[in-house]
Amino acid sequence: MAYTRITAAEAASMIKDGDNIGLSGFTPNGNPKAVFRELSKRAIREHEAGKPFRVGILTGASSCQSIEGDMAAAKAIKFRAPFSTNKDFRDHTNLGEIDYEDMHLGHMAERLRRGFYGDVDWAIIEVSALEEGATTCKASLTSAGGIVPTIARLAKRVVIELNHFHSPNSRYLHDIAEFAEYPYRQPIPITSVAERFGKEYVEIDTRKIVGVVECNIPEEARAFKELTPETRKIGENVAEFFLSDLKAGRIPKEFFPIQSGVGTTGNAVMKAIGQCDGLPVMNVFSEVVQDAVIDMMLKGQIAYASATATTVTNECLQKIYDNMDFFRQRLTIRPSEIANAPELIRRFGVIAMNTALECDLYGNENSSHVCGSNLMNGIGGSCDYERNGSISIFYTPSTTKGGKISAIVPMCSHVDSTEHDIDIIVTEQGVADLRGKGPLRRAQEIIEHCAHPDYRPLLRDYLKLAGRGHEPQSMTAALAMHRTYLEKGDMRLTTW
Ligand code: 0RQ
Repeated sequence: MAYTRITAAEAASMIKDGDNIGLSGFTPNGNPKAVFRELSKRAIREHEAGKPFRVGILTGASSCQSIEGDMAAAKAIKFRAPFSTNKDFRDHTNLGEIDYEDMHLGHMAERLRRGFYGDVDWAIIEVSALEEGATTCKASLTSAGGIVPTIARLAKRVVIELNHFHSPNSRYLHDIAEFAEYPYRQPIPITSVAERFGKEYVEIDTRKIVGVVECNIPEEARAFKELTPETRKIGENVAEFFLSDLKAGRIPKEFFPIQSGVGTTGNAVMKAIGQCDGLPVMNVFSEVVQDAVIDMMLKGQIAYASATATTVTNECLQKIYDNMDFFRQRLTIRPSEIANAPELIRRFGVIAMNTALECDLYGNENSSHVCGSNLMNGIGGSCDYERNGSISIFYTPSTTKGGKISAIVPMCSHVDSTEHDIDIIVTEQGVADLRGKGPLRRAQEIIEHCAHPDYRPLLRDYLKLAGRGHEPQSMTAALAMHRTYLEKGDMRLTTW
């Protein structure tokens, strides 16, 4: 049975003001790409005609410019969860136009099932191949797992984007399953990164499918910034830390699986790990694999990778599709509630590595809000991993904006991961090992090993000023470095 073929414009014309739309994909990869190009144009037309048109957009993680970027620019997003890395979205959110729930990625499917976001009016799902059955279809997902099993089941109506850009063999990378709701959950039945227990495809009720949009559109993948001396040094510091923990027997010789967050710094760290002699072949258990991981797999430095998405450039994705026999034995893409499940992260002893905007003297961390108020991206899956990892690492360049902002501050202007969840902070200056240390020794470790030399005297003086207490803070000066940056444009001008 062949399902009805429709155009992207026809699909976009069926969506109503106020509808909630659940999408495939995780990061800019695996998102549907055709319908939203028409939907953002339609939103502009509706607004020009004086009619309201705003929708809710629910995804696995961040999405791409033609989805959240163009819809935000068209002022057509009423609600969004759980993550974004898009500049237009960030700008319109910081204007207070968009209701954005910055949420742990591993919680998203569950929050949908529990109804916190209301009805899922539509699911739009990108597939590489489709078995069009009379009662159900078997859909092969592309480069991400995300929340597809959940939105495919909950949505009232489904639009399929059959994107011929992807290899029809992409299904061989997937392991798809959905949790039962409380209290009927069972343990996730895998005990190693390389095991699978689900299906290669998602089943969708045929009655819900309103049409199939065929297209051939590349991923809107981002290219990574080149390694800088700082990001290279951060990566080398992480690699040296691994070597010293291996030597001390804190990491076993088989090594723990590693997770690495999204972004330029994360990719650079993976590259540096790849260039470090003396580290054993590793496994990756992560939410995303970026280009550096795929290159390391091809070189035999990473034996197996499990993730929710291949957040890679188009060139790198093609490499995977061209070497499917190799990658289907070594790479698994899972739904985000499984890839980010605390149960598995803990069971496997994953080493969590994510990027911070700023860390405070005691090890609290902010990755999402600049000077407290303004959204950068969000937490993504960082807290899922940092809270549950066997070693929890945050890295960041010690300064940014030409040295005017210090990443080490007395008190974070917003907290995402707390001091209780963070073991190690790494900058290009060095490594602060917070394990087994109380607040004052932590503060010393962070100032002397991670802060930029320009800021060390300032931070030492702050500690003296903060006085006594288990975790001393001055309630009048704790945010003075942020205030100085806002008023004078340079934290180095802070006086206590
Ligand atoms: O600004 O873009 O204007 O140059 O932040 O910083 O150094 O390019 O680093 O791409 O690795 O991003 C934390 C944002 C880092 C990212 C963050 C400014 C800096 C620059 C970007 P410009 P870089 P990256 C997610 C897993 C969320 C947590 C996580 C992120 C821009 O890694 O979103 O890893 N992480 N989750 O100048 C003001 C500061 C700043 C600052 C940096 N303290 N104040 N601006 N910047 N520090 C994975 C998934 O879940 C899928």
